[in-house]
Amino acid sequence: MKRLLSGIKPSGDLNIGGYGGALRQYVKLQHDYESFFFIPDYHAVTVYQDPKELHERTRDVAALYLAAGIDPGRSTIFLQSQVPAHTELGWLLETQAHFGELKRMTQFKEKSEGKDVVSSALFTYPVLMAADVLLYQATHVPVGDDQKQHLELTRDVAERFNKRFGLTFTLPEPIIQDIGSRIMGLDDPGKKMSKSNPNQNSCVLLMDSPDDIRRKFSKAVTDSEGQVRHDWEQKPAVSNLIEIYSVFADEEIAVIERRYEGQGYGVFKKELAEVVIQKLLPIQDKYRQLVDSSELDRILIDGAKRAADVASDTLLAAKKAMGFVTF
Ligand code: AQP
Repeated sequence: MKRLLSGIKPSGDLNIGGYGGALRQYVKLQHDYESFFFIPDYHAVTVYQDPKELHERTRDVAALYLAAGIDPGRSTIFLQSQVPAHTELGWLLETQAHFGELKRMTQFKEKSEGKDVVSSALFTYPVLMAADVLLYQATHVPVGDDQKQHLELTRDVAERFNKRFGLTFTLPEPIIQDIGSRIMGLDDPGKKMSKSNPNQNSCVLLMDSPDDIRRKFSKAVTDSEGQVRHDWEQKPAVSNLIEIYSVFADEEIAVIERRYEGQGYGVFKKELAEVVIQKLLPIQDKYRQLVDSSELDRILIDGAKRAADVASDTLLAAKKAMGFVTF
């Protein structure tokens, strides 16, 4: 049986990067895998989150999962903090992860750079991510480009555990899509579009109004060549916009290049904004219906129960394998 786990942190308002790199894929993959889509709220607090905002954003992400098309009848949707096995296995796996390998994680280096103080949770969070995945014996994990290294760590820790204590965990494979696996900021194609970027113009939010979307794309950086051509080396900003178009219109890059040949960036950016707006409007409508509904609560409560059933079996197996007294 192929089983999948993935999630999006409620660390900021969801943007089209998370949609292209994760959510859109979840909606497709749920038909081919037994899927667990969680909201890693414990990961979000590795950097400070305002409590009220964390609360609201956690519901937002859950509502957006559903609004984008994740079917709770088919997939399990739950909050990480509602399934205590995650932190418990996280601790057990910390005994197997090496300080040196955590120090090599590029995301930690990036997120701690220039900061006087960083939480120790930011340092160890890749181990909690390993626990998230291994608890469900996931065979596959859809990840954006930047999470590849964390999944490799997950495999290393699982392999080490299995060798030392006997076969307990399935080694997961990454699923990385070609287009949309790394959507870059609209203001700087050298930086990933990120929830935590304070520059409002760097990203289009899933809940942005049509006018804001139009304005943000019209301001997006391009280059002086004036040709809608996909070439990451020479034309990263335009290539990024073409990829966003491709993700939202579900069209091949070559088709988009042909359509805008000789038309310059003005027309292309205008139409790109409309393509994104058309995709987001129905998602925004559904989100509004769901976000404060008791239906959302019911789905999350039910999801946590279903998740805990699977997770507790793996946790028990891991504890027994390590020699803990269990009853
Ligand atoms: N810009 C992006 N392009 C493609 N994929 C992306 N993902 C996030 N941003 C992009 C993918 O979405 C999944 C969930 O990510 P996450 O929210 O859990 O973590 P993140 O990658 O750290 O997201 P952010 O937006 O950069 O959050 P902050 O700023 O809070 O750290 C992952 O598979 C991710 O690759």
